[in-house]
Amino acid sequence: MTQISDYMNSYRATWCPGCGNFGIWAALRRALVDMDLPPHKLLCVYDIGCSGNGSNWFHAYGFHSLHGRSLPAAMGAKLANREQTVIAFAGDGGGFGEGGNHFLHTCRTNIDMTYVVHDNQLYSLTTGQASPTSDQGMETKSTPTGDPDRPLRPLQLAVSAGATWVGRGFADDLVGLAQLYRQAIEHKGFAVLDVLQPCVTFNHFNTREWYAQHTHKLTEQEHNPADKAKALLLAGEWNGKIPLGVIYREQRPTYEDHFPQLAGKPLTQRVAARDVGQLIEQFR
Ligand SMILES: Cc1ncc(C[n+]2csc(CCOP(=O)(O)OP(=O)(O)O)c2C)c(N)n1
Ligand code: SF4
Repeated sequence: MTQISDYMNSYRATWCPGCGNFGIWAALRRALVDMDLPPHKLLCVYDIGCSGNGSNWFHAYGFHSLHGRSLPAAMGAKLANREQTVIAFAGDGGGFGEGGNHFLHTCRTNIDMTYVVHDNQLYSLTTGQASPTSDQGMETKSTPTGDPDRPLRPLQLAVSAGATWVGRGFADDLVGLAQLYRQAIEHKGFAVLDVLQPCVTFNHFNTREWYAQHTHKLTEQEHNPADKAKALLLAGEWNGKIPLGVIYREQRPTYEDHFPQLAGKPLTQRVAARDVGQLIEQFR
């Protein structure tokens, strides 16, 4: 049986005391243990940012990519080894700013992997500039008189661009977040999980108390995740009633399903894969 300690190494997290990232990673470990998924079956692909620093103290296969580029790196790895569980991580800056284009187009593919965004509404590693999800009017280092731009609603983009599992969690709700991780990882297709993450050092508006007061959990009676029109509305709700839970879910063929070349053994296990020339011949 997989244990929580299997996912730990000897390094200690350097996030600021009280950072929401602690909850995000604790809930992930809980979900992986509940799924009995051992570390060697998991690849985590990290972005640059406070979120990405988790690469140093999480014991699983890992790749620390460039800023905004965790999705294409994760997609390449998944295609090379379909049997590996792949999770890509990013902050809201890298995920929806620098990596916004990758985000939209990965949603379209419906590749079978999970995208977790640590959404603290700021570029935090670089000390608190406005990000694509910062609230309009928010005073930050880069917008000292208030951010003039309207925030993106990333989950609306995810639903409309074609992601087949879309949800939102809160870093302090460890039990609820672990359940969402499990559903996202077990979903066959591209799953987008936006996690509201208090940044105690730079975001003095969206504090953990603010998130606790302004979120509510969706119930089954309230919302059927197959209802796309309602999902689009819920994904856009913010002021006063940010919904947490599964917002949208559908089943449709994955990216991998469209390629008969990928059926059978994963590319990493094919003998010819060691010789790139032979591998290219197989695809002619
Ligand atoms: C292409 C590129 N643009 C900008 C940077 C500088 N940079 C590194 S981390 C970072 C902020 C990261 O913010 P976010 O992605 O929201 O993650 P967080 O630190 O908040 O977890 C920036 C702007 C970079 N490394 N590469
Ligand atoms: S700067 Fe913010 S996001 Fe980064 S470790 Fe500190 S509290 Fe966490």
